Amino acid sequence: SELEKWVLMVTARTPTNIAVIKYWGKRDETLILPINDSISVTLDPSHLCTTTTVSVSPTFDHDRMWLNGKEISLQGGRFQSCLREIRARAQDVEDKKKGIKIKKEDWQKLHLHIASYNNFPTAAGLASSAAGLACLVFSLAKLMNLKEDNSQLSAIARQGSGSACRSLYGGFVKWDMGKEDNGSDSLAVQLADEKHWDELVIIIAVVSARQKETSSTSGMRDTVVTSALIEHRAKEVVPKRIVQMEDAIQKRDFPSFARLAYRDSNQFHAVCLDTYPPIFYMNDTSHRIISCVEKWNRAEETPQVAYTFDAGPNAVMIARDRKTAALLLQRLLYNFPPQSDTDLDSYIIGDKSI
Ligand code: 2P0
Repeated sequence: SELEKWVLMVTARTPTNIAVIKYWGKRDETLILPINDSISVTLDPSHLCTTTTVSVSPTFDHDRMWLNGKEISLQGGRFQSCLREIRARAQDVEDKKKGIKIKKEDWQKLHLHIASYNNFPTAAGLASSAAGLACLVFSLAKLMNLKEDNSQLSAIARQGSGSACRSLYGGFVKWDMGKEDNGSDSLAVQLADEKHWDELVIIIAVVSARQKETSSTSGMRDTVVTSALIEHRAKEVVPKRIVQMEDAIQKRDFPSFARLAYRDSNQFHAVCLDTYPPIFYMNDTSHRIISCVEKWNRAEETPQVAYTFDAGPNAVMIARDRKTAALLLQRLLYNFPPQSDTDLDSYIIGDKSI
C-alpha cells in the first residue's frame, strides 16, 4: 500500500582524526582492544571527512552499503558487529509529519541502505576508516534514536575500526585502552574541545594517494607477534607520554606537544621496522620532509612545527600558528613542489575543529 512506501533518512558528516600518541597493537582482535592508550586531534570537516546517509524503508529487503558510489559488502565481521550493537540499542522512532511510527523491536526486521562518501583518498594512510566507521555509527544512532552518549557510541565505533572511536568527538581526544576483557571501558573521552587551542594549523603533504601496501590491521598483528620493542613501547614509553601529552594540551605548551608528537611518530615507525617482515610506511620523500622540519626546528629556539606519519608516507604537520603555517608552506612548496619528481601530489590545509 501507499503507506508502506516511506523512507526515513539521516545524514551526518564526520572528520578524520590524526593520532599524536599512536595506537599500534591489539590485545583482542575481535573486540578491537588496544595495548596502549592513544591521543588524537580531530580535523575540521572541510577537507578530510566522510559524509554518510543512512536510510530505512519497509521496501528494502536486505542491508546494503555504497562507498563513493560503489556497492561494497556488509558481510565483514566488523560491520556486522557495529550493526548488531546499534540495533540492540534502537529505540521507538516517530515522525508525525510523515505519519511514520517504528517500534524498537521493528528495527530487527527493517533493512538499511547506507551511502558513504570520503572527500579524500581511501586507504592511503589518511585514516579513512576512522571517519567512515565513526560516521556510520553516529548516523545510525541518530536514525534509531539511541540514548547512548558519544563515549558509549565510541565503544561501538571501536569495533568497526580502532581509530574510529576517536572521531566521535572534536578537539583533542583520548582513547582509553580500558581494563575490562569485554571492552566496555575501552572508549574515547574528549580532553579539550575544538576551541581550546585554535591557533594550531594542520598541513598535510600528500606524498602519495596510492593505496598502502600493508593494512594497519595485519601490520599491527605482525608487530605484536614479532617485535621485541613493542612491549617496551606499550608498557613503559606510552603511559608516560600520555600523561605528558595531556598536560601539554591543557597548557597549550607547543614545544612539549611537538616533541612528544614527533618522537612518538618516530617510535611507531621504528617499531614497524622492528616487525618481521619489516613494514615501511614512510618513503624517501617522507624522510626528506622530516629532515626539512627538523632542520628548521633546530635553527629556532623552540619547535615551530610538529610532524607525525601514520600507516602511509603522507606527512601531517602541525604549525603553532597561522604565521608559522604560512612559512612552513613556503618552505615546503620550495623544497617539494607538487607534481614534480619528488612524488608529492598536493597539500591539504585545515584547522583543528569539528
Ligand atoms: C592511530 N593508526 O593511532 C594509528 C597510528 C595508524 C598509525 O589507528 O585494525 O585503521 O581498524 O583497529 O584503526 C590505523 O589503524 O586499525 C591506526 P584497526 P586502524 O591512528
